[in-house]
Amino acid sequence: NTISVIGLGYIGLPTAAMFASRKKKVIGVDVNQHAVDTINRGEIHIVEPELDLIVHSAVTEGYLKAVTSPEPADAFLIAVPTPFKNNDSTIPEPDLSYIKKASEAIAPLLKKGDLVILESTSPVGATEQMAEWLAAARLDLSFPQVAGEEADVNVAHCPERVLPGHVVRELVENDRVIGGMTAKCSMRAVELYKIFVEGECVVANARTAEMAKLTENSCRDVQIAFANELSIICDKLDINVWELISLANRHPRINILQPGPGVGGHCIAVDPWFIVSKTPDEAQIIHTARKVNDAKPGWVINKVKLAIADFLQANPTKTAKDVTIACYGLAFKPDIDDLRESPALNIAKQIAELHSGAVIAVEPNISELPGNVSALKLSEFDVAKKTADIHLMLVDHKEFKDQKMKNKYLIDTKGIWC
Ligand code: SAJ
Repeated sequence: NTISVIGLGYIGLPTAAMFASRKKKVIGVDVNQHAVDTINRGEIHIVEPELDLIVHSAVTEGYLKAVTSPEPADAFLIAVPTPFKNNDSTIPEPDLSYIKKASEAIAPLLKKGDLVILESTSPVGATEQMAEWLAAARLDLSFPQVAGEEADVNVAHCPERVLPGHVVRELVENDRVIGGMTAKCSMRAVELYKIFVEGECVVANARTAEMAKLTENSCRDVQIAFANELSIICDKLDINVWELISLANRHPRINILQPGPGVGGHCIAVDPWFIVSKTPDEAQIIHTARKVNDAKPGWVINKVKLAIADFLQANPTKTAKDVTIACYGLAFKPDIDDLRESPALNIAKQIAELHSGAVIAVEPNISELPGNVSALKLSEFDVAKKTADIHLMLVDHKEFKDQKMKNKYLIDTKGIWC
C-alpha cells in the first residue's frame, strides 16, 4: 500500500519519513523543486533533530521518494500551510487555498476505498469544505461521493500536535485525535496512524478534531498572555515577576507559565485567530490574549528607549550614536535555531532600525543572520557583555543561563539574570 504526503514541510516531511521508516512505500509531494531535490538526495531542507538520519535511510532504502506532482496512492495526507489571508481585516482570516489546490491535484487520482486525511491546522469546517472540493473536482468521474456513509473515499482530519525540536519523538509518542467524516473514515485513519503512532488514537468527529487542535494552542496563548500581563503589572508595581510566579506556583492548583518578549512560532500566535475569525463575538478571552501577546514586543522596545534615555542622562558627554545595545537571543524560543516568526528577532531588528548607535546580537544557535537583517551584527557573548552599554535578554538559551550578568542597564525579558 502506498502513502502519499502532500506538503513536505515541518510536519509533512517527518510524517512521511516515519511511515517510510516502518517500511511503507511513501511518495512525498511538494511544489518546491529545491525541497524535492534535497530529499531525493537523502538530505533535509528544514531543521529538526534526528530527522536527517531517518530521511537519509528512508530514501537510500527506497521507501521514500519526493516528486512535484501527485501520483496514485492508497492514502493521501495533506500537510500544506494554512496561512492568513492577505487582507486588511483587523481579525486575520485563514487562507485555505493551499488545501483547495492540494485537493484538486489529488482528486483525479482518487479511486474507491482511498483515504484522504487533512493534517494541516484548520478552522472548524475545513474538512467538510475539503470533502466538497474533492467531490466538485471529481464530478466528471464515476464515483463523485466523498461524504456520508455511502462515500467511496474516506475523509478525516488528524491534526498534528508535535513540538518543534522534538518532532521525531512526539510523532510516535503523542496521542492523536482522529476526526473522521464517518465512523468508517475514522477507523481507516486509526489503522493508518497505528503504523507508527504508539500513543492512543482517539476518535472524534471532524469538527471536534479541528477545534481540539485550535483549543490546545489557544489555551497556551491565553496562559502566556496572563504571564505577560503580570510582567507588565509587576514592572509598574516594582515587583519581581519571576519571584512572584514561583511563589504563586507553590499553590497546589496554580501553574502560571513564563512571561517573555512575546509569542512566536508558527502555531500559538496563529491558531487562536482561526477561532476568533469564526466566532468574533464569542471569543473574547482568546482575542484579548492575542492582543496582549502581540503588544509585548512594543512594550519591550519602549523599555529599551527608556534605558537609552536613562543612560544618556547619566553620561551627558555621550550621544545616542555612542550607545551600544546588545540583544541576547534571536530564536523564537530557547535552544533552537528557528528564527521564523520570532519576537526576539523582530525586537532586535526594530531596535537596530531605530537606534543610531551599534546594535549587536548574540545567538549561539546560528552562525549567520538572514539577509534582511543588515543593521544587526552577530557577536560573541563575552564581547557583547564587555562592549555594550545596554543589555537586552530576549531568549533563555541554556548558554545564557550558564552566564551571569549584573548591569544597571539590563532589560531581562526572561528573568534569568535579574
Ligand atoms: N512561550 C512563552 N512562555 C512560556 C511558553 C512559551 O513566552 O511559558 C513562548 C515561546 O517562547 C514561543 C511561543 O510561546 O515564542 C510558542 O512556544 P511553545 O513552546 O509554547 O510552542 P510551539 O509553537 O513550539 O509548539 C506548539 C505546541 N503546542 C502546545 O504546546 C499546546 C505543539 O505541541 C504544537 O504541535 C505546535 O504548537 C503546533 O504545531 O501547533
